[in-house]
Amino acid sequence: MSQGWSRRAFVAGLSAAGLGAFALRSRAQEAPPLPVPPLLEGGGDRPIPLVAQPGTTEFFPGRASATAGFNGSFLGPTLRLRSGTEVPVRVRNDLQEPTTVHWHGLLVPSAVDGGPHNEIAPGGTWSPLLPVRQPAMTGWYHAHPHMRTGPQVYAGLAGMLIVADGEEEALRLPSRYGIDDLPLVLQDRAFDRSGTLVYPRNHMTQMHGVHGNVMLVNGVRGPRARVPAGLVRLRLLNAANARVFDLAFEDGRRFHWIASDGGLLREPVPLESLVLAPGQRAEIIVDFSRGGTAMLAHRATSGLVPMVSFAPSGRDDAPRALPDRLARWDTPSAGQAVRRRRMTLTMGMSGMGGGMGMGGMGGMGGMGGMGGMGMMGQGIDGRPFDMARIDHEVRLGDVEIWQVSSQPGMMMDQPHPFHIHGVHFEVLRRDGGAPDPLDAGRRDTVLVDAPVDLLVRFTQPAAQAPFMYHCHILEHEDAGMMGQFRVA
Ligand SMILES: [Cu+2]
Repeated sequence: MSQGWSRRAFVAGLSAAGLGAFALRSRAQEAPPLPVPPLLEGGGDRPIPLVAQPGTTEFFPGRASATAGFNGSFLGPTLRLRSGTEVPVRVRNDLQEPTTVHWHGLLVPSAVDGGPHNEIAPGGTWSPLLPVRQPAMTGWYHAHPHMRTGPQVYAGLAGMLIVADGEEEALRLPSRYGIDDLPLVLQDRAFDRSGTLVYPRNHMTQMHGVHGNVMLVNGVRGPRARVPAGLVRLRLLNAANARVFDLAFEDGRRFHWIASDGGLLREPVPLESLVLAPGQRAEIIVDFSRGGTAMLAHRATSGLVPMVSFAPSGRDDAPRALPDRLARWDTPSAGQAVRRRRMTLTMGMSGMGGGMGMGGMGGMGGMGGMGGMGMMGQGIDGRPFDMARIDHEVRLGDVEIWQVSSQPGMMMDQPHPFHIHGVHFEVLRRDGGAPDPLDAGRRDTVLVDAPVDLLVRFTQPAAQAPFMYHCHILEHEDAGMMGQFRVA
């Protein structure tokens, strides 16, 4: 049992008694209903239409904030793609600045991956054809433009993306979208005293990323979801710029974790809390059959912060039991790895040169306001991201071990969520020992709060445009904690 274990997870069996100590006022009566993003299904010849557009959103009554969204003013529809199909998408950029749309978790070639090289100019359109060939999973899509990912995602340019397949459907898990299969886009946002959304840029946010004092679920504060009194699937997405969510129910109830970033686990894992780093997803099954309102909360150091409540009603006509086994897949053996690569996530504090550039403190001002941000020397292996530099060349089809750590020293206490485009990987080792239980499954994002060894299989080509690997604290990414690799 590593140190990371006790810090990161309370698995079933460990006491959740501490949760009861935080008496939470039920906000059920005043809570707005949980908005469920519209579902856009891929299929056929008609492209899925997405428009990245500016808008205004009232997070607090009467207080309009400048935001952005896909096909709306904040966030976007849920896309559902079927494995085994080719899905045309048409993205139009109605913003005043360039953007891209990255399909986070989708295993597609770099030419359609939506990284910084797939830029869409203001007024322009991008029409990728997405070959969907992977197991069912919960992913997401979000803006990923060069040095502007933080402010654009913060403004609202993100949505959920679901891959469906027959194997998952055969398990008869709760899957009625918006009824017993709920998308939950988790974010925190900062507001000024008037209730207007702000994107704070200062020394602290450059160091630690932008954290907010208000929790949003599907774009609203403290919503309440009506759910059937039975088993309900929650698709949890950490779409925050920097916050690591530590999620648990207020009453300490146990739930079952069934899927990580890359799809279903091999079997359901009983948990009482779950840590979700920026970029990561988890699917859980919660039993609401005993009725009564339940509250999902973030466990902050100061106590429980309510996120979303659930009001069960009616009689359950959904499946009652969870299958014992979920998914099978072949893990390559570590012996198949043909190469080891070491990567160190570096901050500017210890002898990087370049020192501590104090950038502008500009607010969001619509979607602008980042100009003149000084580099803090954030990078990988001591170098900041360079769009014109390929950091690694990988052979298509190879299996490799990537050893990722962060620079020891003053900033070691800052965990970095490390994301690799175009692959799923498994965590082989953490902190020199066995992986954390929460590392289980096929992943595309892993929290590096200790050195990790990742077993990576490269199945997608990136011959022209490279794939990215980067910290998913978006302000770290924008400041240069990102690299590129080609796969050919
Ligand atoms: Cu980072």
